[in-house]
Amino acid sequence: MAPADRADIIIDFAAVPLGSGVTLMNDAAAPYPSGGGGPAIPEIMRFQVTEPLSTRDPTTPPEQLALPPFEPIKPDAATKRRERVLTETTDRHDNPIHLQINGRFFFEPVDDFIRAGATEVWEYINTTGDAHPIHVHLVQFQLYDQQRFRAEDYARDYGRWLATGRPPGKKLELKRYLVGRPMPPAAQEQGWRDSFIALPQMVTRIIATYTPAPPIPGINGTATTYPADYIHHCHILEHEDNDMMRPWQLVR
Ligand SMILES: [Cu+2]
Repeated sequence: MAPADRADIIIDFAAVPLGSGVTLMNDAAAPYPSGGGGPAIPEIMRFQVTEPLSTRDPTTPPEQLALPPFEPIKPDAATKRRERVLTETTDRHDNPIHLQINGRFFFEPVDDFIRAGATEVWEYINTTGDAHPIHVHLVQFQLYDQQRFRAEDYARDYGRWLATGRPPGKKLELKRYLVGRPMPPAAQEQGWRDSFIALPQMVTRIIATYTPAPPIPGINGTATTYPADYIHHCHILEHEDNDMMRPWQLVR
């Protein structure tokens, strides 16, 4: 799990003797998944088992859960594709200076205009060595697929393209860098999401319908006014603040 991920889990303490403790441990490499960098924070949460069960346990065993049906969103000919290139810039000592989406800083003008009601596939092209938990505001989305690509070649060519002023005729063709076939999302990544983990050296595609937010009495009592501003960003604090976060606009 990454920052902004949530999971509903059921813990069965029935076999734990009264008076003993259980510690929830983190054994993920940091930075995830390759390790070798950040601090290890192994201890997450401590449970003291001190009380006998006072009532009947109403929990449903996972294998007996009746989950709601899941309908994958299907792209069609009208579905627009947008590329989101994740890059990291380092200093001469290889320390990260900033991270970006499409080579832009957060305060640069918005350049993504999404039509209200449109279904789009966003392709996160992760050229960095880190896994980024990406959060998109407004919508719930689904993981569409994941595909390996030649990340080092792409990062080098993309850097050159940026350095020469983004000539439209020389924009990188992602398909020339893709490796192998797209893979369907893993079982735990299926379903409706508002964040997902963009793994390193991987293109991760998400699909969503950009429906305006319904009015909620007491919170946003009026219908959406256009253009409406939202963002998408990495949820690792040091990344979103430096500058892996970009605005996008919902338009009529
Ligand atoms: Cu990140």
